[in-house]
Amino acid sequence: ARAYDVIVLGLGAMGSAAADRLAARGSRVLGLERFTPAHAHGSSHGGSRIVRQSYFEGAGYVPLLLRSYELFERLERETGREIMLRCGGLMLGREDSAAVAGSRHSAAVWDLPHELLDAAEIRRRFPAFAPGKDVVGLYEERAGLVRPEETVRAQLQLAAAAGAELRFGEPAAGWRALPGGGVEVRTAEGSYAADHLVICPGAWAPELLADLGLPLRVERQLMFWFQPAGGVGPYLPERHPIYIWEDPTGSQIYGFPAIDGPEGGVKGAFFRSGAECTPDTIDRTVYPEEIEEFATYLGARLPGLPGRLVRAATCMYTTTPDEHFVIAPHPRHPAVTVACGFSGHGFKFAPVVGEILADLALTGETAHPIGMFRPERLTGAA
Ligand code: PYC
Repeated sequence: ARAYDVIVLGLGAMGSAAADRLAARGSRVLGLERFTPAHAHGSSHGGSRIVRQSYFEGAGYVPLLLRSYELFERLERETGREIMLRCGGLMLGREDSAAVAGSRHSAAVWDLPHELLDAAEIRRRFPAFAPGKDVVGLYEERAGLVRPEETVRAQLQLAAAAGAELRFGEPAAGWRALPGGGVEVRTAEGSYAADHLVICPGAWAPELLADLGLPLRVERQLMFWFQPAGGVGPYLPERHPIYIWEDPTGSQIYGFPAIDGPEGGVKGAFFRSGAECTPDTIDRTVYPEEIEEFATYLGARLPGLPGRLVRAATCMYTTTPDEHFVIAPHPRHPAVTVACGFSGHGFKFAPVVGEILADLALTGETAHPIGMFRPERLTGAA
């Protein structure tokens, strides 16, 4: 028998979740990660990620979100870590914007609690925002944020406690499906065999899943933390929600309440504006003109916010043309399962993606609705 039932390649958000769920089901798991636990070189850092349920990207995501919320709560219970903060969320834009109309649609289809606020009501309840009179907001009490690094650490902790062997600082040089069944992964340290391989490559997908021919675009994204001149008081989570704000051109920004103490600043960013890059070529410098551009845009919408810049950071999105994920058995290798192309909105699904990957690796199928994540929709293959 092989030493491992399942190898999980990549221990970021999705891979750590898969390692956790597989180990919990009694699999002998080997996890391989090129960097350290909860590192800042990929797509799962920066202290906060939005969670929300009235999902404008599609009503088909809602059942996955409901399960993900349950699993985030389980992670908190089982590790004692603080992961989730339900501070509420506002989707802002014109009534016909994707952010507002799409969220309303999902809320209606799934009967999710929400409120529709006009501009005057937004200003009254959330005075940090200065919407023009044609802006409306869908407010969702259940929305909020999760802490990505804590999530990854919690998932790794549970995986290790359930017996997974987790190896860090060990990039995969390649993998192959073995002719007689099973898989092999090569690293600089050696080669490992298992019955099954789960590949969660993040921005390394074009390299590790080149054989799939997916039209993926890896993008450099920026995150900013500003210290408001008047202090963080009005931005504390008791009175300030997470938000996504769409302008009439379709461009979106997003932001969070102040969760990092009095001097930690308030985080915000453009959603999906990044230049194409690779993990090797990404420029990690954030330039003054990029800070200025975001501060000006933000100041027109949350006028008290862009005071002093506390910090700026880069991260990567791996985006598919339709911005839906890829989660599926490998089309040509039944012993391989793949998860990639999370397109900047995947983190909130990490725990349920782990559950799906464990289902697929162990049984070849899942009861979760993942039809819209088939890779064939992007490659045209049958
Ligand atoms: O998925 O809510 C989201 C999100 C906002 C900004 C980046 N992702």
